[in-house]
Amino acid sequence: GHKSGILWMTGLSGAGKSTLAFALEHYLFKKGYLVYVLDGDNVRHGLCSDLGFSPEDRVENIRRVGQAAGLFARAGYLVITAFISPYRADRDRVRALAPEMFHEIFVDAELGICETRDPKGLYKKARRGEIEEFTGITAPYEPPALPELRIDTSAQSIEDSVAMLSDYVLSTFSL
Ligand code: GGZ
Repeated sequence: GHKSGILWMTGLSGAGKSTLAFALEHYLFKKGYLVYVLDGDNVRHGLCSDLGFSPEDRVENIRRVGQAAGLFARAGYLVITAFISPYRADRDRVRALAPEMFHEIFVDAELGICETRDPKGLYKKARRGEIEEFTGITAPYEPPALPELRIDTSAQSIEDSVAMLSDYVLSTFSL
């Protein structure tokens, strides 16, 4: 068995949050974990489909995701969330809901690297002014001061990052 909880990934667009979240989910699922990923693709189209990327909407997005993650965790799941969650105060508010369950993972990569990856061409659009308030370009990102774990995806492979995460989970969530 395993403890339930929230692995809260935060970082820039293109830092690798969703990639790592789904790779970790796959690994843990094979080990028999009750694990579920919340990310923009399953939340911003439904639960948060009324929200955009203004500061107020991001605050509300993270509030709802935090509540949803808390429900999953209380149901026994290890929840992995993959949202930019750019504001420190918003992440701290989620932490305060369930401090013993909340694990903040800083998925760190230099902006220049994220911009080079640009999997969806969004940085290019942001630079051209076609997307407003884009995190890292025209909207802020506040890095965590004391994350439980920092993963440097500019310096290491996806495999090494997943290994760090799985080591962390096995040592932290085992009963
Ligand atoms: C940042 C944006 C924006 C703006 C659309 N700023 O790399 P992606 O595409 O797949 O992930 C990004 C995603 C961010 O949504 P979150 O819910 O994680 O944001 S937050 O936590 O700040 O509420 C990006 C895309 O949406 N996207 N417009 N202006 N990212």
